[in-house]
Amino acid sequence: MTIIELLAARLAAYGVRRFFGIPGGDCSLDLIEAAAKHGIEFVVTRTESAAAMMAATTAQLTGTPGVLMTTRGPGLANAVNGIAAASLDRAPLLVLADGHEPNQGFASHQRFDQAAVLRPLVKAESMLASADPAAEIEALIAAACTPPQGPVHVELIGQRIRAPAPPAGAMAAPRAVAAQDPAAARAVLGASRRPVIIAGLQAQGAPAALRRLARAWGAPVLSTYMAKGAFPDGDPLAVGPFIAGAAEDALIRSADAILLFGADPIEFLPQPWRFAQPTVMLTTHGFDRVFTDWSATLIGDLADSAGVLEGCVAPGGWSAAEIAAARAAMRAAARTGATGSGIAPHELVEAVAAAAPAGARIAVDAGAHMLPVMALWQAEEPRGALISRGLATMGSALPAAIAACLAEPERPVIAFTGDGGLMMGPAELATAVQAGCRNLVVVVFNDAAMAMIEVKQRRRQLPARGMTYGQTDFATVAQGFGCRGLHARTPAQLGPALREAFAANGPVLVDVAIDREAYATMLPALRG
Ligand SMILES: Cc1ncc(C[n+]2csc(CCOP(=O)(O)OP(=O)(O)O)c2C)c(N)n1
Repeated sequence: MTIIELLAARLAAYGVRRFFGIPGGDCSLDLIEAAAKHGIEFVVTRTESAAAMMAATTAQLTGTPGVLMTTRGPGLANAVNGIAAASLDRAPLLVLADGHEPNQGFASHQRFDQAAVLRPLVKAESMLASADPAAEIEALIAAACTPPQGPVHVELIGQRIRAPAPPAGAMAAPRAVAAQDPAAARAVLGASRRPVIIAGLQAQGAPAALRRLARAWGAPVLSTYMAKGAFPDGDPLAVGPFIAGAAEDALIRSADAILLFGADPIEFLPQPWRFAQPTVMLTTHGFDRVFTDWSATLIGDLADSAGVLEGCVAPGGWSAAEIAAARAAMRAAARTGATGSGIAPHELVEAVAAAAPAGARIAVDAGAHMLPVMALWQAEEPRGALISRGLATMGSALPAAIAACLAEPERPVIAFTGDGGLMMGPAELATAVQAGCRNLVVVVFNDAAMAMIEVKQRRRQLPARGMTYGQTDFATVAQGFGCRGLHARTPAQLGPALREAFAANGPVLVDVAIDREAYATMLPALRG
């Protein structure tokens, strides 16, 4: 067995079923072959960055490591944003990139220090050059999968990976997570009658413990964007998204303690923590940067930590009516600003929700449209809503949605994207067609602008410069890629277009003309 075959065998043993990328003419070809022999399918994408996002989403949905393949030089450079997303969105990702042969020291074509480029983004790097590549592969996978999960970089060198693999040695043990003294956390919560729970991205791994704790306390739950669905939006205790903004402010201020359940500050806006109440942080791992000094922190398994705290608070501190009112206020804020001319952003979200089949999963891009989607869409299951929030990169919704379609082909998936975000990777529509994403509907908030930044420009009373795009007909663009494309230009066209999209054998793109004026009122109502 060669080293590349060993790598493919280990990936298969970890449950990897597909990997994503754009090949080069060197080690990529060995990898595609070795993977195929182990039943691992290669999905060819149109950009490497999107491939990284697809691989990362696959990891988040399947619990197996994501695998990205690139060629050297431009291939790796083009993947950087997707790798950064895996890093800051905490997804385990193996980056398998061609390197340079040792006997090619003279060559400078396509050459730069690839390891140095990726070093700030990856948790480990390897050239599989040690005497025990089997142990190296195990250690790399363990590094990617150990919280905080993230990318690792493997440089594939032809001479090396085509050589026979030496016999395996002992496996590297994964790092243990330190246990903490829970007394301080119990003291804070023992003194609380009205705690509010803010679920963070790690809650996706412990949804049952979160539900149990919230019900035991009768406490309202806010969820960060990456936690959406871990606590069902339809639960009477669910209030809506935590965006560190105006919409949830009154509720949090009326609490007497805050529990951060698996929150990761990677999702917190770069502003000082605004709340004075004692705050307990539950996290699976420590963080490189100190966001603030929490009153107490428990590091370890979230279910264990929740179990320690469950008896601290008696239910009854919150009334069902006040939780329902907070939830209604949040939803009302997301519905503000409609001018009555054209399709308002919230009308589109609600029309999609009305037309979508039950159990649809969503993927959401970065931009102003994200706010009404996250506030109004009801996600009832963990990972029911996919979003990049640590990196918060545009161009992520379509790749995430494609990966979701491949991971669960029968489940409907909706990609919500702005026109700006889609323009960062429209060619992935061709990937969706080629990969046979039958149940994919891409909904474009086509407002011919980068509305999110435009609102900020206006709020700073700066002249309107550089925020608008010319009109693009995305339905026609989609058709060019072999994808069905539909339009909705008036409120009356919306329902029929969406019903047609969901009835079709996809992928389908629905290009919706949006009246972006609403954002000028809605963004302050939600974010402050
Ligand atoms: C790759 C990347 N570039 C720039 C940004 C900064 N940014 C955040 S939202 C946004 C505008 C998005 O525009 P669009 O996709 O049209 O969505 P809209 O805000 O109009 O809903 C920009 C430029 C980003 N998050 N990611």
